[in-house]
Amino acid sequence: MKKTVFVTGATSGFGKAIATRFAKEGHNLIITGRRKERLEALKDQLGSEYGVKVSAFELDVRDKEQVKHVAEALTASQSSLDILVNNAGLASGLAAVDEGELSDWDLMIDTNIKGLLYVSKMLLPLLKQSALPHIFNIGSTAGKTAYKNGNVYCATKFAVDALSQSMRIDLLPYKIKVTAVNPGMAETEFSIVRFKGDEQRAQKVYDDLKPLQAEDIAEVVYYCASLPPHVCINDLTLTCTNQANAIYTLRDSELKR
Ligand code: NDP
Ligand code: 8X3
Repeated sequence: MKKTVFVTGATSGFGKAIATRFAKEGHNLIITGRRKERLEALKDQLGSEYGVKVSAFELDVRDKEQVKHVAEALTASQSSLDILVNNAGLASGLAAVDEGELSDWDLMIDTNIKGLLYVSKMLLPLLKQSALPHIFNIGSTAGKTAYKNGNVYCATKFAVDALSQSMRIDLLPYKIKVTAVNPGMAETEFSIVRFKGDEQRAQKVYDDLKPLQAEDIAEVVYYCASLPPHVCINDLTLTCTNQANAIYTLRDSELKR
């Protein structure tokens, strides 16, 4: 069955890979993000390569009015919506709690928690009309175990975990699947954003190991979305083989065999 999939943060990393994975299987896409040129380029690419219908909306998930506008535009055009992927998010900075920047904290809380809530709430009326509605929330291993200097970023991902559990309960009467996908370190623009454009520092995070790739997360999301209607993966954590959890990571030079 052809579905319509709404992805936040589709201009890069996981979001772009998830949109591409669904397009490859013939599903229609609604892609969103702040960087308009990237969105338009992805829209053209997915449309021409896979022949699927792709709508693109410039959207900052922190902006309630923009989220409302997108939801209204979809309703007005009688768009269907089956799968919502709450992926947009970021880390900004990596500092001890007594040294962190308030502006970084606001940015992470507004994007990772409030943005996810605004998008979910305003798209729920459309999702409820789907025969098989499904919400994916992209959490993190940082939302399972706190790590040094991770404080506020970890807190936002713990919040995503709590919200996923709550959504699963609150939306049970509508039989809406809610899947939390919690990746460990993955090579995207994430670390470049966290370290504010310092590419060398970002690259060091992935030194001497093979991290997850965006396509790995896309594969897992697609798998969860492809299960029979009566099966829901509620919570799924994946890491690269070099990582045990948010704290313990093996560099290949430390390998004991
Ligand atoms: P990227 O930086 O590659 O992608 C982040 C995406 O989020 C971009 O498309 C960006 O689009 C979008 N975004 C950021 N802020 C906003 C905003 N205010 N409104 C709308 N879109 C926004 O990183 P990842 O793909 O790695 O990150 C995706 C998600 O995965 C995040 O929630 C992150 O916390 C989580 N995650 C990442 C891990 C990693 O190691 N990479 C591991 C575990 C979880 P634009 O700038 O165009 O708006
Ligand atoms: C992103 C993974 O370990 O950098 O959520 O926090 S980590």
